[in-house]
Amino acid sequence: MFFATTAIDYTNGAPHIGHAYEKVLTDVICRYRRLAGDEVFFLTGVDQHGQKVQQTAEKEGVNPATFCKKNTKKFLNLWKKLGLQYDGWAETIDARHKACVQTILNDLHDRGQLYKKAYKGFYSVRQEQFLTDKERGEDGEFGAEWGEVVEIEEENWYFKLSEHVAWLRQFVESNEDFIIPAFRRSEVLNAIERAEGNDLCISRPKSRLRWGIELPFDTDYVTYVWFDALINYISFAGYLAADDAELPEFEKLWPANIHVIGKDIMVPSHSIYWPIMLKAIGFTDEQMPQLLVHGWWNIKGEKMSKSLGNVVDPDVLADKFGTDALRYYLVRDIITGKDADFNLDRLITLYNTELANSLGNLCNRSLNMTKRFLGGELKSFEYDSDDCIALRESLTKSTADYHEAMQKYDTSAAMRAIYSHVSYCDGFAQRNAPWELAKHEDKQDQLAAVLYHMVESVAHISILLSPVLPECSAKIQSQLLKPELSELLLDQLKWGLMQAGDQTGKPKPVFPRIVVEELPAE
Ligand code: ME8
Repeated sequence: MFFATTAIDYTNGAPHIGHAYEKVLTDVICRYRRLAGDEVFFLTGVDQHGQKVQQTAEKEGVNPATFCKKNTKKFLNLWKKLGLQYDGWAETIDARHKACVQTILNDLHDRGQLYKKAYKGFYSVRQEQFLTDKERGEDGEFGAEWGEVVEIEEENWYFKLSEHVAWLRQFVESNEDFIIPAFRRSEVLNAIERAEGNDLCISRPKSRLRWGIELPFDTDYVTYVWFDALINYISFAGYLAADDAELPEFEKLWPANIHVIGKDIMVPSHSIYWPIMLKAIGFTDEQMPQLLVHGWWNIKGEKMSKSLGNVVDPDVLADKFGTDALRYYLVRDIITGKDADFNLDRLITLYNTELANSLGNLCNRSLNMTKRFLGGELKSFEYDSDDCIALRESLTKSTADYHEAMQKYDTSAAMRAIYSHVSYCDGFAQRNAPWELAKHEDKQDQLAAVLYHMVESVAHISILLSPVLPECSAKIQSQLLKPELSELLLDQLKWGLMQAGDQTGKPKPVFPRIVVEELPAE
């Protein structure tokens, strides 16, 4: 079983391109695993509680439940448009999740892991977190990243995080795979040093925040939004679920193979709070999940933010350029783990060059020439040549590179590997010039071989690309008159998917070129 989760997105606004990227990346990884024959469970969802939702709802004059349901719909609609194939959907206002959070809280309370104390200090409204002197900048002030900072004095419930910090350090040090990519480990180890001696405040008094899950043992309080949100990874995987809860069987899923998250929420929530929460609940080292930490899309080198007015709306882009064009760009132009600049010109250039001109052209001319010169039916042949051998080797190498990259979650390298074979095929067509061969009676065997090599390549590429371009792959396979290609598993991808005698269909452009004049005004 391959179990992948994404961060659950805040429902205080509409989804942006960063949300879309993370979900498409996870969808691509999961589709690839299904293609590899794995059983897969893909869990995604929304984070509906917390102060931000309460505050924004208040501003709009609606209650938080109505407000977050309205925004949740926007996420659901977008995921449908982008073709996400998820198996589980997490909404933190769900009663099953609430029951799981409260059971865990009661259990931790009974086992002396929670205590109440008074605290006077500074609090970041934006980050919904208490600040210590460690969060002050060099000038002694709290930086702009904390937003509005207020001084408050209140009693709250704390989780004994510090009791487990030594275990966590040892766990992270001895488990190289806990964080992918590996270069982020040192950041986590540094954060663990800073976490020393600090417990985690897991409650908010109702006098300040009502929109959350009530503490079962002290009803004047609701649960801190992060403590609630992180539990989604197990609650919606069936942890402690009633038999009739319509949730998966937890033992089959856990531990998650990857929690796909952005770099901003690696520390402290996912790499400190979450493993320690699991440990305190009773999970063993072998039951810890792995984190796949992706980078951020920036806009012209700047962070995307509402206040800068540079937020990119994936809904508009999908309508304008098509779902597959957007999916391709999102996993092709960023190296998993690193940041990248979101750039509409790049989206168009990559699409036009790699899909419309190269792959689209290869599909078109292969099918067109098969139709014109072979009457739309692949023929058997005896001919072979160094170029044909090299084409087969190119496909073998591209396929191997693609697998290696996909197994490392490096979707960009995987796309480049495929493009390399498409480029080989392009040169192959130019060198072998089937349109010339067709003119000679004595070259018919060679013609059959050349066109076969091209069409067979298209068949392979349609399968390899299907995790990223599900719609276009299906279109290509239907033009090949081989919809059954979609049912093949990766280890069945051997030379000979197409056979002499196979009919091929009429080519229709799968990747219509994007014409630049049609660009929406920025
Ligand atoms: O943090 N580029 O929700 P969120 C790439 N509810 N990814 C981006 C991005 C960008 N420009 N901006 C945001 C939360 N993200 C919590 C998560 S999980 C138990 C709770 C990513 O809506 C971000 O890194 O602010 C995170 O992984 C996800 O979008 C949701 O962010």
